[in-house]
Amino acid sequence: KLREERAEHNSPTPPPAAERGVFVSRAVTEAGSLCCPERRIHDGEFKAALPGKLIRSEGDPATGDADADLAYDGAGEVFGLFAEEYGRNSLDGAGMPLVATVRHRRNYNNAFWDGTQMAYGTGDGKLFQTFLELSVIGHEMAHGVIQHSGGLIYENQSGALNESIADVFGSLALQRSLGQQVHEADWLVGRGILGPGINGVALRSMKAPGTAYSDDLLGQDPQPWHMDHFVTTTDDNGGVHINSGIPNHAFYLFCNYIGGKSWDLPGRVWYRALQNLNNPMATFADWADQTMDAVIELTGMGSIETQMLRRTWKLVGISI
Ligand code: ASN
Ligand code: ZN
Repeated sequence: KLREERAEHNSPTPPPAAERGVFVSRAVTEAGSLCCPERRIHDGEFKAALPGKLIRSEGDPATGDADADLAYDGAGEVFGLFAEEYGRNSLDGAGMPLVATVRHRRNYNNAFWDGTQMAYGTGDGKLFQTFLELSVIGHEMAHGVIQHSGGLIYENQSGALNESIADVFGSLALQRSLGQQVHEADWLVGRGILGPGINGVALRSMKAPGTAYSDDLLGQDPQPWHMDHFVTTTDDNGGVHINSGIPNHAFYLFCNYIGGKSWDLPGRVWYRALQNLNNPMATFADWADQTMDAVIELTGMGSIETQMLRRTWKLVGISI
């Protein structure tokens, strides 16, 4: 026994990720392997049926169909974020295929995760001109990760957390693909997807919630960044895409206090908190507590990161 351990220790291959202090989820270590995405991109042909006609499978060359190729490349980037940074093998942690449909319905102004796959509309060309943008792709795929991490009920605060965590990992996927430092990122979700006549830059801003657009057709971006402006409404499942601005801005602030690459320590803290949450009805305060536990586990009780995260939650009006 001892000899084997010694032999292993002296071997030229590097120790596994877990021994290097890299967090590896249980699903991956149990599955024993972590490699490659299994992508399947379909053409919805502007119809409502899912998944539609298979047009690009894993390993197939680019099709020349811009939508299909963006969905394929984007899914690969997001898979890489979860796999290489957080040790997660696909959305379910067990290598599930990444199924997506482009050209879902006609003039469809949305994208979604339906519980098993991603679907992207083309937009109507007025309000929206595309949904195939990496932060949006990452957002939808993160809904799959959240679902397979215990879930967050899609209404009120737990729903806004679901939305916010989806925005966080969508933004991380984009920042990582661009190799951006925290201060280089624009912190926009869905930049460039609004129609050409819309007065706005993106769907949401994590840096400045409430400022992404201001338009006659779309109205004013309704997102708050502080609990004092929390929106109580029955629209939008209790404002899930509105109040997500608060935890979104908290993540932005934390990243800016820490610096470096947002998918490193801040991303690991959010990912670990999601894995350990185990409460589909979590409130913002529950989530803040969980992120505090995660940052303490990763950096220690008295670390600068722990102090900064405590400061962050206070700044957006959430007491921990
Ligand atoms: N694009 C939206 C989202 O992923 C679709 C929805 O409202 N569920 O949040
Ligand atoms: Zn969403």
